[in-house]
Amino acid sequence: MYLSRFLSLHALWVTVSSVIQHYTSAWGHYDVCKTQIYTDEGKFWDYTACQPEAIDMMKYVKVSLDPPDITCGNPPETFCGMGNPYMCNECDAAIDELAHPPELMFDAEGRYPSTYWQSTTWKGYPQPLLVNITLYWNKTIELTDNIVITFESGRPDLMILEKSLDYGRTWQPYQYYATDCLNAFNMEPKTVRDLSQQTVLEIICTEEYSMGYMANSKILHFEIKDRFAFFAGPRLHNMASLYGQLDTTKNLRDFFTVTDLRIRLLRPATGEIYVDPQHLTRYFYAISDIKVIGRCKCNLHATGCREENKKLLCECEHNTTGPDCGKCKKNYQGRPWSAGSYLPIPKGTANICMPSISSIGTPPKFDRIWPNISSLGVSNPNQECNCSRFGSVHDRCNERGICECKQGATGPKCDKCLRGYNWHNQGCQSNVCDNELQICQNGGTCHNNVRCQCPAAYTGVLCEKRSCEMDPDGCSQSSAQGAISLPCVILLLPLIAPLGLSGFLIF
Ligand SMILES: [Ca+2]
Repeated sequence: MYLSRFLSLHALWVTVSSVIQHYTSAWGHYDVCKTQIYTDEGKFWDYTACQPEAIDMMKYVKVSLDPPDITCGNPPETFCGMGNPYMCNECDAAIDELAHPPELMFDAEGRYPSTYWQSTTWKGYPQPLLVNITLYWNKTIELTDNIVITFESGRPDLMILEKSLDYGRTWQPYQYYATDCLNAFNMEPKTVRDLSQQTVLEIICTEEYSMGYMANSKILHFEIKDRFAFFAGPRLHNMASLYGQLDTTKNLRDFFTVTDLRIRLLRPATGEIYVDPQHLTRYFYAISDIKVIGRCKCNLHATGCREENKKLLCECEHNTTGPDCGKCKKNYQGRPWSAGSYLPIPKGTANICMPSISSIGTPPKFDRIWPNISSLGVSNPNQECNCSRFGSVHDRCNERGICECKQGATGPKCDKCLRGYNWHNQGCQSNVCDNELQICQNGGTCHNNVRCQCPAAYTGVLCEKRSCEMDPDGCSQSSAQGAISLPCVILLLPLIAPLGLSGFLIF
């Protein structure tokens, strides 16, 4: 009896194992950078593309608020409930129980009542109550799940989520949030479900998370997974398809990559009523939690990321180095650095840095087992190969005549281009724009896949920026195009006028 039970358990385990194996290989988790292979010729390393696992990035976040003195409690002040203006409480930075410092946006939640950061109240009305919350990591990270912001107050009437890819030097909008997108930002309201594979990079304005004040609607999303689903299917079961697209489309990859995020709070929740100047203590921002899940960007050359001197660094493999494994180590400059590739699924291609010609005779000691040259796909330097001069890394091929392609090139001879690339004089170049994935925005048109021709009011590679942002004065002096930077009061005229309450705006 024991034997039969053991056998059935064993059969179950074999089945589960094979399912797990199948599941893992179909996904391509890229959780190993190299494996030791034993053959008759000896042992050598088999290198594969690899990436760190996704983690809670809020453990490593740094935050700055602008204006810096916008947190409530210094001096102490009274704030009141949106539903009942006579139900009031005190914010006092000097008393722990009554203080609401920024770190309460990142502490462990699940307790009741929630802990939260809170701004001063809108006592400066009708001047807009503007707050920028900048989250930064000093490290490039790839987002893998929705950004979720939980408001303890009502969700703001107007907000922009922005991202930076260059440590806060330049910013691009990620998503606009408004109770009325057309009036506030001159944009048609959309939800992420209105997008498609072809328009996934479009920056939208959504009204989904700003529908007036409701006690139980505290959460606001930036939808990463819904965007992944356009490639990987609704349950993200086909990650291979997503990885393939990420590999061949730089703009798509960059879309999910950030160094910083900025939450621009432009107008607090006011409920379905007008701003009541007699009870300005009801209007403020309060955030109890922000979730950002992602992984260190290591260019598919590392499975680990560690904090050193309060900075995240990839633990680089494949003879690469740098915070993002973005260059070859000294003595490994035998060919130009290249990011690893997700392709072919599920193991990808490591694109390891090769030893410099001058150092081949003296490999560094830490690499105890020297890679067998055949494992690198470059087996026969003397074979006559016909590799494309522009598409291949060199004129050598493996025993099957397959050449090693530069980024963007494909085919046995590297004379074709992957999706998202086009052949130009010097080989495959990444499309700046096309009609599938890198869509010119704001009415721009794509010319020969190399540039977007933008309307006068817009600029940027995909016409994604307003031209006035390049002016020394910014957009503060511009007209309707600069709606985002205009004083909110003017912005809100169309919102409030229908309520017959525009008299409040005469000041
Ligand atoms: Ca909290």
